[in-house]
Amino acid sequence: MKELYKIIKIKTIGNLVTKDLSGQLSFFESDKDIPFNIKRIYYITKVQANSKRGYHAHKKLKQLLFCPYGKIELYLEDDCDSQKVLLDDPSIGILLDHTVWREMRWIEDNSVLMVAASDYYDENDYIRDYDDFRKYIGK
Ligand code: T46
Repeated sequence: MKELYKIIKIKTIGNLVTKDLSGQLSFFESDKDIPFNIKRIYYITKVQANSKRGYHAHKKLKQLLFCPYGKIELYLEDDCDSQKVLLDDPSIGILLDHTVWREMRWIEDNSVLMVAASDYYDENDYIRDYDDFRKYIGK
Protein backbone atom coordinates (compact mmCIF):
# COMPACT_ATOMS: atom_id res chain seq x y z
CA MET A 1 0.00 0.00 0.00
CA LYS A 2 1.33 3.47 -0.82
CA GLU A 3 2.07 5.90 2.00
CA LEU A 4 0.07 9.10 2.34
CA TYR A 5 3.36 11.00 2.76
CA LYS A 6 7.00 10.24 3.34
CA ILE A 7 9.22 11.87 5.95
CA ILE A 8 12.56 13.09 4.60
CA LYS A 9 15.22 13.79 7.19
CA ILE A 10 16.97 16.97 5.99
CA LYS A 11 20.69 16.96 6.77
CA THR A 12 21.29 19.56 9.46
CA ILE A 13 24.58 20.59 11.01
CA GLY A 14 25.45 22.94 13.83
CA ASN A 15 28.14 25.58 13.60
CA LEU A 16 31.25 23.39 13.48
CA VAL A 17 33.65 26.26 14.03
CA THR A 18 32.23 28.03 17.05
CA LYS A 19 30.17 25.10 18.42
CA ASP A 20 27.99 27.70 20.14
CA LEU A 21 24.43 28.86 19.73
CA SER A 22 25.06 30.46 16.33
CA GLY A 23 22.55 28.24 14.66
CA GLN A 24 22.36 25.32 12.34
CA LEU A 25 22.43 24.80 8.60
CA SER A 26 20.13 22.45 6.71
CA PHE A 27 20.41 21.31 3.09
CA PHE A 28 19.20 18.83 0.55
CA GLU A 29 20.09 18.19 -3.05
CA SER A 30 17.98 17.33 -6.10
CA ASP A 31 17.77 13.62 -6.95
CA LYS A 32 20.19 12.69 -4.14
CA ASP A 33 18.34 13.58 -0.96
CA ILE A 34 14.89 13.94 -2.48
CA PRO A 35 13.56 11.75 -5.28
CA PHE A 36 13.04 14.41 -7.95
CA ASN A 37 14.77 17.22 -9.76
CA ILE A 38 13.81 20.59 -8.24
CA LYS A 39 12.42 23.01 -10.83
CA ARG A 40 10.83 25.51 -8.48
CA ILE A 41 11.11 26.77 -4.91
CA TYR A 42 8.45 28.87 -3.27
CA TYR A 43 7.74 29.97 0.28
CA ILE A 44 4.85 31.42 2.21
CA THR A 45 5.52 34.13 4.80
CA LYS A 46 3.77 36.80 6.89
CA VAL A 47 0.91 34.49 7.85
CA GLN A 48 -0.99 34.99 11.11
CA ALA A 49 -1.73 32.10 13.47
CA ASN A 50 -4.91 30.17 12.66
CA SER A 51 -4.83 31.20 9.00
CA LYS A 52 -5.52 28.37 6.59
CA ARG A 53 -4.32 27.84 3.05
CA GLY A 54 -4.19 25.05 0.53
CA TYR A 55 -7.50 23.20 -0.04
CA HIS A 56 -6.31 21.52 -3.19
CA ALA A 57 -4.45 18.51 -4.58
CA HIS A 58 -2.02 18.09 -7.45
CA LYS A 59 -2.35 15.62 -10.31
CA LYS A 60 1.34 15.11 -11.15
CA LEU A 61 3.45 17.51 -9.10
CA LYS A 62 5.81 16.16 -6.44
CA GLN A 63 6.73 18.46 -3.58
CA LEU A 64 8.80 18.56 -0.43
CA LEU A 65 7.19 20.75 2.24
CA PHE A 66 9.25 21.96 5.17
CA CYS A 67 9.06 24.60 7.86
CA PRO A 68 12.38 26.36 8.57
CA TYR A 69 10.74 28.58 11.19
CA GLY A 70 7.65 28.15 13.37
CA LYS A 71 4.86 25.64 13.53
CA ILE A 72 2.40 24.64 10.80
CA GLU A 73 -0.12 21.82 10.79
CA LEU A 74 -0.88 19.92 7.59
CA TYR A 75 -4.06 17.98 6.93
CA LEU A 76 -3.40 15.38 4.23
CA GLU A 77 -5.81 13.03 2.52
CA ASP A 78 -5.55 10.54 -0.34
CA ASP A 79 -7.65 7.62 -1.57
CA CYS A 80 -6.61 5.39 1.37
CA ASP A 81 -5.89 7.56 4.38
CA SER A 82 -6.07 10.96 6.05
CA GLN A 83 -3.76 12.38 8.72
CA LYS A 84 -2.64 15.55 10.43
CA VAL A 85 1.10 16.22 10.49
CA LEU A 86 2.87 18.90 12.53
CA LEU A 87 5.76 20.70 10.85
CA ASP A 88 7.85 22.23 13.63
CA ASP A 89 11.38 21.05 12.91
CA PRO A 90 13.60 22.55 10.16
CA SER A 91 15.27 19.16 9.70
CA ILE A 92 12.06 17.39 8.67
CA GLY A 93 10.50 17.49 5.21
CA ILE A 94 7.20 15.97 4.10
CA LEU A 95 7.27 14.46 0.64
CA LEU A 96 3.98 14.45 -1.26
CA ASP A 97 4.48 12.43 -4.43
CA HIS A 98 0.97 11.55 -5.58
CA THR A 99 -2.50 13.08 -5.55
CA VAL A 100 -2.93 14.27 -1.95
CA TRP A 101 -5.45 16.82 -0.72
CA ARG A 102 -3.66 19.33 1.51
CA GLU A 103 -4.78 21.99 3.96
CA MET A 104 -2.26 24.00 5.94
CA ARG A 105 -3.03 25.72 9.25
CA TRP A 106 -0.58 28.17 10.79
CA ILE A 107 -0.12 27.43 14.49
CA GLU A 108 2.29 30.30 15.18
CA ASP A 109 2.45 33.79 13.64
CA ASN A 110 5.02 34.19 10.87
CA SER A 111 5.83 30.50 10.54
CA VAL A 112 7.43 29.92 7.17
CA LEU A 113 6.33 27.19 4.76
CA MET A 114 8.91 26.35 2.11
CA VAL A 115 8.32 24.04 -0.81
CA ALA A 116 10.63 22.43 -3.34
CA ALA A 117 8.63 21.34 -6.37
CA SER A 118 9.30 18.95 -9.23
CA ASP A 119 7.83 21.22 -11.89
CA TYR A 120 7.09 24.77 -12.95
CA TYR A 121 3.86 26.41 -11.85
CA ASP A 122 0.92 25.07 -13.81
CA GLU A 123 -2.62 25.86 -12.71
CA ASN A 124 -3.88 22.90 -14.79
CA ASP A 125 -2.15 20.53 -12.38
CA TYR A 126 -4.31 21.74 -9.47
CA ILE A 127 -7.57 20.16 -8.33
CA ARG A 128 -9.09 22.96 -6.27
CA ASP A 129 -12.54 21.50 -5.66
CA TYR A 130 -12.90 18.80 -3.00
CA ASP A 131 -15.66 16.90 -4.84
CA ASP A 132 -13.55 16.93 -8.04
CA PHE A 133 -10.62 15.58 -5.98
CA ARG A 134 -12.74 12.69 -4.67
CA LYS A 135 -13.94 11.89 -8.19
CA TYR A 136 -10.36 12.08 -9.51
CA ILE A 137 -9.07 9.54 -6.97
CA GLY A 138 -12.18 7.36 -7.27
CA LYS A 139 -13.28 7.81 -3.66
C1 T46 B 1 0.77 23.72 -2.52
C2 T46 B 1 0.76 24.39 -1.19
C3 T46 B 1 1.58 23.68 -0.17
C4 T46 B 1 2.10 31.17 -8.71
O1 T46 B 1 1.85 32.04 -9.57
N1 T46 B 1 3.27 30.47 -8.80
C5 T46 B 1 3.58 29.52 -7.88
O2 T46 B 1 4.66 28.88 -7.98
C6 T46 B 1 2.66 29.23 -6.82
C7 T46 B 1 2.97 28.16 -5.80
C8 T46 B 1 1.50 29.96 -6.76
N2 T46 B 1 1.24 30.91 -7.68
C9 T46 B 1 0.00 31.72 -7.56
C10 T46 B 1 -1.29 30.94 -7.71
C11 T46 B 1 -2.26 31.75 -6.86
O3 T46 B 1 -2.77 32.81 -7.65
O4 T46 B 1 -0.02 32.27 -6.25
C12 T46 B 1 -1.36 32.36 -5.77
C13 T46 B 1 -1.49 31.67 -4.44
O5 T46 B 1 -1.39 30.25 -4.63
P1 T46 B 1 -2.28 29.23 -3.82
O6 T46 B 1 -3.57 29.83 -3.47
O7 T46 B 1 -2.31 27.93 -4.59
O8 T46 B 1 -1.42 29.06 -2.48
P2 T46 B 1 -1.56 27.96 -1.36
O9 T46 B 1 -0.78 28.43 -0.20
O10 T46 B 1 -2.99 27.61 -1.11
O11 T46 B 1 -0.88 26.63 -1.99
C14 T46 B 1 0.51 26.58 -2.22
C15 T46 B 1 0.81 26.00 -3.60
O12 T46 B 1 0.08 26.73 -4.60
C16 T46 B 1 0.44 24.54 -3.72
O13 T46 B 1 1.03 23.99 -4.87
O14 T46 B 1 0.89 22.50 -2.60
O15 T46 B 1 1.15 25.77 -1.23
